[in-house]
Amino acid sequence: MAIDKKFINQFVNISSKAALSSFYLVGKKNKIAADKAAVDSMRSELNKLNIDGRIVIGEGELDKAPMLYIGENLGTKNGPKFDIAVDPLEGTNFAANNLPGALSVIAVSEKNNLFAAPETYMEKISTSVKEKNVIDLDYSIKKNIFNLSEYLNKKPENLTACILDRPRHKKILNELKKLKVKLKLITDGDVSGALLVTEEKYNVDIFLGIGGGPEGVLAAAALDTFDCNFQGRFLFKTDKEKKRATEMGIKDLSKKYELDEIISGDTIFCATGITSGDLVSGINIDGEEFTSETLVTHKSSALRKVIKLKQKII
Ligand code: VTB
Repeated sequence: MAIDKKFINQFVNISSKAALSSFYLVGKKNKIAADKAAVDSMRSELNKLNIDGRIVIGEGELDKAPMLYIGENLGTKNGPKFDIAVDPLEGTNFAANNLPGALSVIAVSEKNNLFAAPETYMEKISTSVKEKNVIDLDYSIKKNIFNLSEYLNKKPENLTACILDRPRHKKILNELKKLKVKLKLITDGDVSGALLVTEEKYNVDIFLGIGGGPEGVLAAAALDTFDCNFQGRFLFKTDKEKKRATEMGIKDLSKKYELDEIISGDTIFCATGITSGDLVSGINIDGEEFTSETLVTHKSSALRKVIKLKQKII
């Protein structure tokens, strides 16, 4: 069954309103407040929808943010059963410091089609290459780069890799430098980092490295509609994290997940800009109106576009 097209605008509206709520706190050096504003807006707007929704990915414990609780039921219950993944403010530092790239993100699937990811780190790899055995999380950096170079018919020095700028990536970064691959280092926001492989205009050929697990699932929802590839493997540091994952139903803690194991069936994905970034422009307020830009995908109707919306502030 497909998700009815009528929901597209409703979810665009939800991420747009959450983005607006957070926008008022941009540059206020308060990550928690900016996040809370987006969370509160999303929760109250989702509750108005005629859906029987369930949060499968909420705000992560990873950054100790206020949550839309995992398992929380939302909506009037008078409608289809949806699984919902949210990151009401992706890039809390961006919003707090008035930097580019803060987004408000929501992904929706039919019930039981969206992976309930634990709030741990995830090793990720994503490219536009759909074929199996070209790019793989289990291959060395060198093998992946050589394969990608051959597949795209681009020399390694003409390939660009996007990766979070973190000390934990020192080894990968050294490998990439040795191979003369161009780097696009991001300080935060790896949902949008992963999505830079979706279109040539972003000039990113591969996204890799370790970031948040929930962010990986959110990116996968959009990558699926763009017909790109994604693989992820959760990383657990503490026994507490492992226990939590087991309770959430993960049997093999070191499993490598393919895209279709993370997301299946129909989906709607919306990412609205709070501050302007690579994917979309940020919120713009003009008197009593605001303009938002949302990257939206709907799998069954092959919709992938940026929707610009001007509406009254209420
Ligand atoms: C990423 C990124 C987020 O956390 O998931 C990252 O997408 C991973 O965690 O925007 P570390 O900061 O601990 O490396 C964020 O940067 C913040 O939630």
